[in-house]
Amino acid sequence: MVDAASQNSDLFKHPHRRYNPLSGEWILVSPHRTQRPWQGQVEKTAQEHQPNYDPTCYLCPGNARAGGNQTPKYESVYIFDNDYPALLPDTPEATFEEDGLLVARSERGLAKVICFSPRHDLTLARMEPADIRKVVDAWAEQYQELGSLPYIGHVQIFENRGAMMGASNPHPHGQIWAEELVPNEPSKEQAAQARYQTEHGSCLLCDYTKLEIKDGSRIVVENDEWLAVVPFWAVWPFETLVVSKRHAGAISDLDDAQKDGLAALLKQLTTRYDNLFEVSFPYSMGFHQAPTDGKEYPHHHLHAHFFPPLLRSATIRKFMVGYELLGNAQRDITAESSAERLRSLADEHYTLREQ
Ligand code: H2U
Ligand code: ZN
Repeated sequence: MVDAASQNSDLFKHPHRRYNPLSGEWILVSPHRTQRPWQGQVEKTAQEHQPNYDPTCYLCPGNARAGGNQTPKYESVYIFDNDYPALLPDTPEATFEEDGLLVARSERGLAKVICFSPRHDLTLARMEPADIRKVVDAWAEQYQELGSLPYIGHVQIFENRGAMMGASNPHPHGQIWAEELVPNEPSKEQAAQARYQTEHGSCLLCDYTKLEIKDGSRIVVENDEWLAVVPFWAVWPFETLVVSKRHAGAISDLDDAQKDGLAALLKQLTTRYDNLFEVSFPYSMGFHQAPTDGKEYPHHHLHAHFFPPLLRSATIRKFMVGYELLGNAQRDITAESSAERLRSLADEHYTLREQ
């Protein structure tokens, strides 16, 4: 008789599907393909050494921005209204529908930019946890402030890091887009979490967190309050899910220990990312928090997703093309191998070791 464990380890060596209970989608895993040769695009290594002040940077203190506004001489976190916002608060309300095929509706909202530090050369990995904590506090305040506006139903906090992920500037910064309705990804997760709560009588991510802690094979870093794993259903090679160990719906619901824990874990995780290929690791990251449309979301569990594009080196990235665009997401290296690689890296940033 074959026991469950050896059955599973055999399953994971061959092409298989994995289910994402948060999105309700499947991914294809092809672990046997990791040795295939590569003759495609080679990315240039991102410029590593930045000055601590760049006179041409629109986010550095005291500099002029592209829209004619001035960035003040700020000393900590600085938040301003995006000069080129994708959403506007005074958008007139309107709907359009034709035969159920052409459907549109107006969307009100607003967009902000958040500078994590006045220092041009820093990143989350290179900032002190006490300074990252100030960013966490600013995220919490923004979620509360924007979420309490009567027309705002969802607040999306995110960071694009590195030119490869479309960041317009190396200065450490993120964005906040607040709008009337819940966007696609959090909407899918919301429905899945509500369904799980109804079916199991418990929280999906509380249960998942316990399972990952018990298993251990997908853990990258953890502290008393937070856990970072390469989720079982990860799509990007080194994708991680950052999840609070104690149930909370939003960053503003966290107590001091949880906020400090989040700041510490963000530094630990981004440091390991940088250490993986000894490069300032590009990614898009963002938080999924409870919607702010006035309804109750007791089943919603605060978490962040990190989606980094790099695959095999600082220059070789994963493309989401072909089968991924037409079929579903696919990966070669297993989530467990990725987690093991990230877990085995030093806690200390690689540039510090060179000194
Ligand atoms: P990204 O690096 O993620 O693109 O974020 C930078 C944002 O900053 C981007 O949305 C805004 C862009 O619209 N921006 C300003 O608001 N003012 C400027 O002077 C340049 C860029
Ligand atoms: Zn700058």
